[in-house]
Amino acid sequence: MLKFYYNPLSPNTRRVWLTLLEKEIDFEPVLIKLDGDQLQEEFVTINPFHHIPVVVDDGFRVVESLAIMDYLEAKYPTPAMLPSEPQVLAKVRMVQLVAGNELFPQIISLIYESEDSPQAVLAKQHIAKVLQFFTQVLGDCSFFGNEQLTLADIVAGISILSLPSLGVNLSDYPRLEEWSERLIQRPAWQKTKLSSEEFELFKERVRALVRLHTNKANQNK
Ligand SMILES: N[C@@H](CCC(=O)N[C@@H](CS)C(=O)NCC(=O)O)C(=O)O
Repeated sequence: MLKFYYNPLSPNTRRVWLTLLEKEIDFEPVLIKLDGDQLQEEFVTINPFHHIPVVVDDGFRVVESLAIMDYLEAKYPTPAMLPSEPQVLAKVRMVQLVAGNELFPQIISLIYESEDSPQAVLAKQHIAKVLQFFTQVLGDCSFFGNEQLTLADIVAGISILSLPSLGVNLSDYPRLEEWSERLIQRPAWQKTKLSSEEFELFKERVRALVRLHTNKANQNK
């Protein structure tokens, strides 16, 4: 059976977890505690970069959440979560990448920086730009793949659903707000959503990691 190395607090892990659940793929979960399990020899042999998620399917190992999602889509094509029509596929890929490259780093800033700092203000401005862009791309459709739930809805949804808890109200973006309500009603999303205690724990982990990386960067100066 497919082995899924995960931690419920990790957003990259939840991308894969949601894909597995939406596609109703049987899997064996392997919990990796991010306070050291990921550095153990057994895990580093599977992923030398010591990151989750990882899947091992019949002995075939895949790392990197987006690559894993593509693998699952190709191997378990029903229900289809990547459109084949060129423009819809481009929309889906674009949303996945904008969510990862433009939105997620600003979410990390919001978690790390103090609320009224200039960095937090800049992060909120950038997030507003992304939300306007996503509103335009979504148009009148139910999902980013028009009427079909796609891998883009998963990647963008994980970040966008966390925004209200970080002080970014979605009510200025009614189409996105309706879309996020459609997502959260789905059983897979109910199952993987973080409680407020878990979200606080996630924020603590992010702060600790940013501090660690900042200290390392300062030591290397
Ligand atoms: N680009 C990777 C990033 C994976 C990643 O950063 N995972 C984090 C959890 S969200 C992790 O495993 N961190 C532990 C570590 O780096 O030691 C992906 O999309 O899968």
